[in-house]
Amino acid sequence: MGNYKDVEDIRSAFEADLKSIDNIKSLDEMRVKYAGKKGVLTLALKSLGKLPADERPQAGQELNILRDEIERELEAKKIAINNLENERKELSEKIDVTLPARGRDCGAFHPVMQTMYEIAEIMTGLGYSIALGPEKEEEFYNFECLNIPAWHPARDMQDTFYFPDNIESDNGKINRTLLRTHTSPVQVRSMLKYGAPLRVVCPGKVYRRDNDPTHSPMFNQMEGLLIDKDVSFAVLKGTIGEMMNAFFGRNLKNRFRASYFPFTEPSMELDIECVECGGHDAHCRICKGTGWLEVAGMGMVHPNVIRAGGIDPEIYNGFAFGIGLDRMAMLKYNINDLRLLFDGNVSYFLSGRSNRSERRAESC
Ligand code: 2NM
Repeated sequence: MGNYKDVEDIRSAFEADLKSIDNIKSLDEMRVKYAGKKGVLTLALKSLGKLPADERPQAGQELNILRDEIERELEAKKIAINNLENERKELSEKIDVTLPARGRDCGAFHPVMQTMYEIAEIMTGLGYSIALGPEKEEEFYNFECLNIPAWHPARDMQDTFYFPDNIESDNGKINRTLLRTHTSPVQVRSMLKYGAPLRVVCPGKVYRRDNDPTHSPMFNQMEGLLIDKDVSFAVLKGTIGEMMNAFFGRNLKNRFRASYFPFTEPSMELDIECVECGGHDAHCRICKGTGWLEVAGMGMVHPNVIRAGGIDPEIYNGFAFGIGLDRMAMLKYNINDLRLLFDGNVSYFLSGRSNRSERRAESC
C-alpha cells in the first residue's frame, strides 16, 4: 500500500512497537504516541503542507488510511491483552480440587458434662424428669427444709459460701443467701411444685469451702428423688445399681453400707467393684487395694423433708440419692487428677487414652 515514504516508515515503526506491547498501560502510551494530539500521525498530517502540491492529496489519503488502520489495530490489541490478562488471572485463582482437605478441629463436651448427659439419659429412661434450680440459694431451702438444723456443722461459715445480702423468703422469714452446697434444694422445690408421685434428677454445680488436691470449691452433683406410695429400699438398690451398670457399660458387683445423712433415714452408701482392677490388684491406685469404690450416698427420705416438700409423709414415702459427677467422670474416663477437670489445656483428653469403658481413641 502507498508510496509515500513517511507513511511506510510510520506503519513499520507502529507494527514493530505493537509487537512488544503486552499490557494495557504500554498500549495506552502507544495510543498517545501515534494517535494523540501531539502524536506521530497528527504531526505527519500537519507536515503535509511542506509537500509539493501534486503529492498532497495522495499522501493525505494514505495517512488517513493509516490512521484508521492504527486505530483498528490498537483496539484489537486492547481486546487481545484483556483476554490474556483474564486468562492469567483465572489460572492464578483456579481452585485445585485435588488438594487434600484441611483438617477440621471439632469440639467436644467437657468430660463432666458428658457424664452428666449420660446419667441424665439413663435416668430419663427410667422415667425421671430433669429439674434445675438456682445456684444462689436461700438458707431455708438449702438447709432448713432438708432437716439440717442450725447447729449442724455443714452450716458453719467454714463449709458454706454466704452472700452478704439477706432476703425475705417465701415463708415470710428473713433468710440468708448462699451458694447451694448440694442440689437437694432443687428436689424440695420440685416436691413443692409438682407434688407426689414424683421422679426427678437434679444435676448441677454445687459449692463448698474446700480446696485441696481432692476437693474443689465448685463441683458437680446429680441427685435423684423418687416419691410414691410404699417405696422400698429394694427399689432404690435396683435403681442405683442398674444406673451404675448402664453408666460403666457392664455389670459391676456392689455393696451397700450403713451411713448417716440428716435428710434420709435409714441412710446408705454404695460401693461398686473397682472399675480399674476388679479387686485383683493389692496396689491399685484407684481403689488403694480395697477392691471397692465409694460412688453414691442415699437413703429413704426423712419424713421431715417430705413434709417440707408439702407432701404428707403418712401417705407417701420415697428415696433419694446423690452422686458426684466429677468423680464419676474421672473413673469412667481414666482421669487421675481432679485439677485436669478445671484446666483449660485439653491435650490430655485428645490423647486417646481416656475412655476406660471402651479403651479406644475418642476421635470425632
Ligand atoms: C445424698 C445422699 C443421701 C438426697 C436427699 C435429697 C432430698 F432432697 F430428697 F432430701 N436429695 N438428695 C441425698 C440423700 C443426697 O448425696 C450424697
